[in-house]
Amino acid sequence: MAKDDNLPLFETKSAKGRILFQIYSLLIFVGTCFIFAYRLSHIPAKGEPGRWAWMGLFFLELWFCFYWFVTTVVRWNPIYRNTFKDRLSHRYEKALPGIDIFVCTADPVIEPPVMVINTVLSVMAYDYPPEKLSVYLSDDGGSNLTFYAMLEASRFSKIWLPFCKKFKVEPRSSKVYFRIVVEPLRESVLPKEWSTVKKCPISSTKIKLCMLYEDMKKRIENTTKLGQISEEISKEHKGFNEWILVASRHDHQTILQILIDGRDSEAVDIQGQPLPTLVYLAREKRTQYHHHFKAGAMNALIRVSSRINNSPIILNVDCDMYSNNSKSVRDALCFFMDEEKGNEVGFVQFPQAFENLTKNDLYSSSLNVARQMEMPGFDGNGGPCYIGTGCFHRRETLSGKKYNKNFKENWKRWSNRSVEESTRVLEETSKVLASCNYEENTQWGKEIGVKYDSAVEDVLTGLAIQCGGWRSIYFNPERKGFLGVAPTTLLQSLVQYRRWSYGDFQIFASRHCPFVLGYKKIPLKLQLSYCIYLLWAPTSLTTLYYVIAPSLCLLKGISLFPQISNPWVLAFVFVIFLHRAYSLGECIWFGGTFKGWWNDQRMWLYRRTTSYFFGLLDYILKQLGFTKSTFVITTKVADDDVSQRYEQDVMEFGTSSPMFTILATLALLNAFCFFGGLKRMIADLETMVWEQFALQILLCGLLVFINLPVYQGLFFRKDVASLPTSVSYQSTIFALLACAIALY
Ligand SMILES: *[C@@H]1O[C@H](CO)[C@@H](O)[C@H](O)[C@H]1NC(C)=O
Ligand SMILES: *[C@@H]1O[C@H](CO)[C@@H](O)[C@H](O)[C@H]1NC(C)=O
Ligand SMILES: CC(=O)N[C@H]1CO[C@H](CO)[C@@H](O)[C@@H]1O
Repeated sequence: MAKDDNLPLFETKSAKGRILFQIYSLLIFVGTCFIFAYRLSHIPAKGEPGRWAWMGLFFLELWFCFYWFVTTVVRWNPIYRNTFKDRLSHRYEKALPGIDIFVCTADPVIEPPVMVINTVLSVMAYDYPPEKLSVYLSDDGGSNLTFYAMLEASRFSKIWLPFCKKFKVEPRSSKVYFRIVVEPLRESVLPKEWSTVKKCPISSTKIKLCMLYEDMKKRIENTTKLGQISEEISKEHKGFNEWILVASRHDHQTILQILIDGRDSEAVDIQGQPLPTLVYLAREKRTQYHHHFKAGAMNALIRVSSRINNSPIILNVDCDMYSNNSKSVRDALCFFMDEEKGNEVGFVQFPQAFENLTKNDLYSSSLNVARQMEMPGFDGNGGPCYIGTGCFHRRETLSGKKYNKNFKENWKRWSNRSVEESTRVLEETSKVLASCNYEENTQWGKEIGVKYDSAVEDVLTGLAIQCGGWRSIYFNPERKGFLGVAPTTLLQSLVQYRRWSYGDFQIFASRHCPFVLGYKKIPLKLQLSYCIYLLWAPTSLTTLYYVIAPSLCLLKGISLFPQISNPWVLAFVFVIFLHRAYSLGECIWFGGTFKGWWNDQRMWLYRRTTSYFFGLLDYILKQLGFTKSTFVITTKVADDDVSQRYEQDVMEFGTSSPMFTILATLALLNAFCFFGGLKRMIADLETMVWEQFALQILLCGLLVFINLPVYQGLFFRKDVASLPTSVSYQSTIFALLACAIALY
């Protein structure tokens, strides 16, 4: 036995500078105590104006304090992981377990087939024994266009995979690789010269392959544009015949096609090396059955893959998240295969990272702080939540198995598939596992598989796995494992958060609440940590109150904060200043810019006042039985001019949406109150009225300042993406109405 055989496969480090954070928390805590002391000792007497507004603020501040406490719990002890892949391959290279990779897509228009197959190609090309990899695409759009793209991908993989291995290509999404490596070089050389110039900076293989890729892309895009499969193409594969029976995407039989069968000795690339298995699945859809969106698709994949390959590890990625690191599988295995701690690992979550962020991150989609602070904090408190993509699961955790102390994984137990069965038979016998009525009277979606009870099935499933005794691991490598596309318009971003906040609150308000489900099963600090996401929806009310009430009181002349010469004011100034300074520091520390932080503050406000508010309404309406759950997929493509505005950090409105009406109303309301308040003060300069209202006017002024893009969109911009006139009228009327009611 070599010496390093006893060394662990991964290491865990605590964050540095924790003492600073603890001091900061203590200071905030003391400051908050002073605020409460002030609030309690200065309650306006009965009958005085503003008594209720005052009480309201007091309760809100209690709530903010609780929320701050939760965020502090999350940040208390972040931990960071590091893997040793060389030790893994030294010890286990011959005995690596199989991996089933699930890619989910749901709509050929919103998620273009070319993007989908690039994700598929990037995971097929993992640096891993191909005979142990299987890639499954679940197509909930049930589209033959996607199937056609997959067929093209299966052919292209025969050249792409050996190419990746030969040139150690990174990243292994063809599109991205050609864009960042070959295209810039190609432009520097005249096209004619490629073949003639000897000293071409790129090898001719690369150029040839790039052109092959472009051809394939053209073919797929042509077909997609056409919207149907031409006669000639449909002769290329028997699979196309399945679509003869397809009535619509909501009503069709199971379509299961094994495009590459890894057991087949003829399934080899151009160099004769084996290929990963590649499977296309469109599960059965019938209008009378609820299909449970992505959770349902995942469950169908879990069953079908168990029949075809039954690999012990499952990776699932969204179709827009290509692999940016061919070694991610090995990274994940370092956790699962660690001799000492590996057996308790239920899933390994990689962060969600994006490739098309702008420098100042207008819509605050970088998730920088969540990725580098909150998730490591979750990990320190007992394990990250499952976020639905970029996650490696132990298959057993998804079949509802609970962890037990004596459990010891035997990777050899997961035998290879039988070679006798023909591909055809395998397809036929697996199909039934993806049929609509398969789950009837079973525990699927309840105790087994991905859970159906929430609009954010992933968080709920992760929580249930943790409550089953498994540990989860968060791994955030320097070079990101997976890259996706971030929303490029304001509405997309707000709508995404609406669903999250709705689903999160659904979990909190159900029997799956971490305090109930996790009672004595996961640490209290982890239960609390979950609250920072699960309580998004109710925080909308407190935030709305805080941006409306003090401003209206300012307009009416009711003071809600201590006057500026009063020492109590220090408590407020101290807490607000320190709290925001910390947030700015955190943002910059994790690679943001000052402007990015400012944008983040704006989005913080907008999400709370619209997304979370609508999330809460959705929840209430659902409880009252008015609405059915829906699942809005975020667009993964943007028009050229939308992209252009996105890149220039110009806020995209364009459509009329109730969310925009709320934003505009709040912005106008604050502007009216701000100027009304200013007027009053200037009129009463000698009575020193301003002293009483300094904090309120500051708050109101900040709100006006942060809303500048909204005023621009309302009054000063003329382009198509400004706010529509209907929104301007509505919001002006609402804002005036609110001011009038407050005044009289
Ligand atoms: C795609 O369509 C264009 C015109 O619509 C045609 O010129 C081109 O040859 C087509 N490309 C392929 C690869 O079929
Ligand atoms: C993606 O991978 C490339 C190398 O292929 C690397 O240069 C880049 O930094 C990675 N992107 C991220 C966000 O980590
Ligand atoms: C939706 C969207 O705008 N995606 C863009 C992400 O960034 C890449 C390049 O950075 C663009 O090509 C995509 O169009």
